Formats: sequence, structure tokens, C-alpha cells
Amino acid sequence: MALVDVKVPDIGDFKDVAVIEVLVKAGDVIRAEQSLVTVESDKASMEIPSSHAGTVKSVAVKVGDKLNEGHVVLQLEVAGAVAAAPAAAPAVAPVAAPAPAAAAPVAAAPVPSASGPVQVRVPDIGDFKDIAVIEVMVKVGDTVKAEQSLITVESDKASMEIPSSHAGVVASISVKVGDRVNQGDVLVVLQGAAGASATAPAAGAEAKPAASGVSAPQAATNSVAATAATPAAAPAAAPHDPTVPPTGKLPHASPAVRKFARELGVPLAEVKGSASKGRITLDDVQAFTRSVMAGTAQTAAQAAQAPKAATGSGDGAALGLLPWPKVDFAKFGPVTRKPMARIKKISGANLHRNWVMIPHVTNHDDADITELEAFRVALNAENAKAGIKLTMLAFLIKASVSVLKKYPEFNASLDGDELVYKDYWHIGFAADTPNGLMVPVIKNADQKGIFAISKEMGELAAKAREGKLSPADMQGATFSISSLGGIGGRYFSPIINAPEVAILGVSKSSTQPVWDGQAFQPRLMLPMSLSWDHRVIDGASAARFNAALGQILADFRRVLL
Ligand code: CAO
Repeated sequence: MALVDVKVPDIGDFKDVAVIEVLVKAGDVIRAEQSLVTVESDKASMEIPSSHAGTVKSVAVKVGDKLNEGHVVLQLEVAGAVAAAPAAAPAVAPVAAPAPAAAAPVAAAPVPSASGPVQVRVPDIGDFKDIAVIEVMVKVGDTVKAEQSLITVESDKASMEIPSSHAGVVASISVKVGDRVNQGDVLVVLQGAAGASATAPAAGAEAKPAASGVSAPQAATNSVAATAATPAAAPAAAPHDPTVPPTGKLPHASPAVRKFARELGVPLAEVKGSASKGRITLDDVQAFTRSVMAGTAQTAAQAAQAPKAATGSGDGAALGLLPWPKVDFAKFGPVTRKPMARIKKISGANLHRNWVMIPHVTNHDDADITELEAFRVALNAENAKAGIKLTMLAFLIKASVSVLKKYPEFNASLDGDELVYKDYWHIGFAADTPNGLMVPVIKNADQKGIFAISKEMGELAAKAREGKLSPADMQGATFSISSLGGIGGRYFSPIINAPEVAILGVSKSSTQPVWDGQAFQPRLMLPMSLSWDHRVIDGASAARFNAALGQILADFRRVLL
């Protein structure tokens, strides 16, 4: 075993480059050439590879440190005796080391007359081959200066910007995002070119390959850092890379992070960067992936697919399903086609997402409401003259709040890896309207009496039927109730109204023979169906919830406890 100091190799004229990411830790077993840290200058980001294979003994740098050639990055325990690697020439090729603008070679191909159209080509980029275009920073008609960045390319080690050899007006662009380019490929044609940049010497001049003679692209960069979001106008090219947004704007992330995102198919533009200046780290990509897998976040592509799938116009491919059957119904008999109501389309898309993304379980139970119904009928008789009608649903809302306080996870929401417990009790209720299902919300139901809830429910239900509910009337619910009691049926499976985690469905009560230990008694029984999100709630809690609700409905005095 020998200890080796792994140092920063020749990185051209770059000085004091900041460490923006440390990719290994003590104890890691690494390969030769494995990336150790990502550094970033104002021109490019690049990864510093290891000169040897071995086990990391200690890491000598941290995020924010400034590095120069020869700086020790880490100590490595290496099997056998190791020949000392010269500081400026590590045994392996350094990662992309962009040379300064002054050292930029112009296109290897001959440059036509300075006054006529000029083809701007990819300059000498060392041994880099077939590197992907990840951003096109100009569009036809743009006036560009000599050395202005035209495109950003990215290998698995570095991203870099390719500058223009001439000033002029962009007449045509020969590349688009996703293309692979090599030295000599034409990038753009410039009209009215004002001659090659004085700072761009002929091919090979001052070309500065790495000491080992490999892997040192000489791409000159003179604009903003490749990893920073570049507000340059993007061409209409369709991106091939799912991690690069269609705007062509580049998310702020190191090449390793972009590569990782590409491998997972993560759209980087949708990932929120947690590092300084919004830079996206490996952890951010992992957290994004986790929340998409957990169903608490959606990519833009998934969101766009959901409404289509909900209306049957999606082909199911996004879910890996068979295509939706296409049937010529008129072949079998007369048909009438009508567009779906707007509210049905919107609620359909939401219901479909909730059904697919939430692992629903429904517990069914019965509540004895014999005394409660008698009480409700008596109260209504007392208040008939005042025109007030107390509804069973109002009692159910009040009783539910009491149980939600006892079992707060039913009044919570999932947010990534966290549960958000709400200290307010806003109860949504499903209202059947001619245009489709709507869910107005009784806010602060815990602070309202049964009369107030009944009155507000009547008003909201009327507004719903007239299509006059405002968005505020339908927002903020922490739990919902769907009552089909006035219509009929025994039990059903209500769909949870995300981001809530549970919903109570009640059906039509009926008089049932209930055994009291000695005899069957005629009791008015209310069928209850509680759907709950199995990521948040388990079956035992759901059974307890229904039992507690049943107890309160059987003896409403318990609501005071
Ligand atoms: N069992 C037996 N009868 C019931 C009952 C129950 N659980 N709940 C209500 N009723 C009876 C009432 O006693 C009343 O009868 P009378 O007219 O003889 O007094 C009648 O049904 C109407 O009840 P109500 O005025 O109290 O109204 P409601 O609370 O049942 O409903 C509202 C209000 C807005 C919820 C309702 O109009 C509605 O839209 N329900 C449908 C909800 C829905 O579509 N859910 C499914 C969603 S999933 O697709």
C-alpha cells in the first residue's frame, strides 16, 4: 500500500477555480480517471479526475475552495508501489481544461474571404469526439461579435462554449440541440463577416494540450459560465435531450449532474437547485426523482398527459398501457356526440390523477343514527317557521371535525417526504350540479354550529348548481365528505381529493335489525365508506376513525368531549 496525493492537473491558464461539488468521500473506492470534484470558473465547469485507482484516505478540499494546478485534492491509498506523478502531468488525462480566449484556435478548415459569407466551424477541441450540443445560443438574424459563444457542448467530463471566429450576422445555423459535433464541423454561416478575431490565432497556434497529450479541449469561452442559465435566444430546434428544456436555456448544473439526470430521464429544468445561485446538485436530482416516484410531484410531461388520459384521448402509453380502444360506435346503432362539459373535463382530470397516484383503500362501516335523526327531525320541526333546515350532512361535518382532531393524520397532506398537519378544519362536500361534480368548502367548521354549517352548505350548494362558485369557495379543504344519502345506494368508494388524504362517503340510511345482546332492534343505520391514502394512513387507524365517528353519531353528546 502506498499513499498518493492526487493533485489538480494542468488546467490551462485557469486560476483559482472554485470547487462547486465534491463527488467522493473518505472510504470511497475509486477508479483511475473517476471524477473527484467539479470546479467552475466564470467560463466553464469541469471535473477533476483521479490520477490513480484506490481508496480515498482523506479529502483535502471542500465546496467553495479555490484550486490551481498542483493543488492536492485528496490522499489516496493505492495498492503496491506507485511512481510519483509529476504535478503538472498526472498519470491520467486531465478533464476538459478550457484554454483562455487568447489561446483559442480558429476552425481547422480554411476560412473563406472575410467580406463574404464565413463558415464558423468547431475549433480544435483536443481529443474530444462526438460531443453533444446542449445549447444553441444564437438564432438566424443575430449579430454576433468575434469570440461570442455560439453553442455549448458537453462531454461526460466537461461542458464548454464554442465561440465564433468572426463577427457578423448569423445567416444560417447548421446544428441543433442533441447533435454531435467534432472538430471542423460547420456551426453557423455568418454574413458581412468582419474578419477573424485578432485574438484567435491560426489552428494549432498556442494549442495547449495536456501534459499527457490527451483530453485537453482548447475551446475558448468568453461568455457566461456554461453551467449558468443563459438567457440567449434559443433556436426552434427540438431538443433530443430530456434534461434540456425546449427553451434551450441551460439549467445550472455540473456535467456530472447533467449526465446523471440524463441517465434517469429527469428534466433538469424542472429541478429546483439548492446550492448557491440555484445550482442543481446530485441530491436535488435524487430528491426530485424520489418525489416523482412517490407521486408527490409530477414532471411537466406527466401533467400534460394526465388531462388527455382522463378524457380518454390519451393513448395510455404514458402509463405503459394498451392504447384506448377506438370503436366506430355508429356501426352498431345510432349515436349522438356531445362535447364534455368544461367542469367534467377538469374534475375528470383531477379524479383520474388522484385515482392513479394515490393508493386508495376504503373501509366500510355502519353508524346507528336512530337518535340523531329523531333529534334532527325534532329540531327541524321546532325551526320550521324560521325556514331553517338542519341537514344530516351538517351533523356529519361537525362529527368528522371532532374525529379529525383525535386522529390528525386524516387532516394532513403529503409534501415530499414530509407530512403537513393542519391546525384548521376546512371540510369540503361533494355537490352534484348539472355541469358536473363540484366540491365547495366549509371553512373553519370547528368554529361553527350545526345551524351555521347547514345554512352555509345550502348557500354553497345553490351557488354550485348555478355555476357561481368562486375558486376561493373550493380551496383549502383538509378533508371531504361525499353524501349520496339523499339519492340511494349502500356503500361506494369515494376518490380522495388530493392533496387531502381521506374522504368520507355516506349512503342512504335505512332501518336494519340490530342485535342488542338480547333481541333484534329496529335501528336507523347509516352506511359509511372511508377512503384513505395508504401512504399516510394504515388500516387500523381507518377502522378506529370509523368506530369513533360511529360512536359520535350514535350519541352526539360525545362531540362535546
Ligand atoms: N340517508 C337517508 N336520507 C338522507 C340522507 C341519508 N344519509 N341524507 C339526506 N337524506 C335525505 C334527507 O332527509 C332529505 O330528505 P327530505 O327531502 O325528505 O327531507 C333528502 O335526502 C335531501 O337531503 P338534504 O337536503 O339534507 O341534502 P343532502 O345533505 O343529502 O345533500 C348535497 C346536499 C349538496 C350534498 C346534495 O345535493 C348533493 O349534491 N349530493 C350528491 C353528492 C355527490 O354527487 N356525491 C358523489 C361524489 S362522487 O361522484
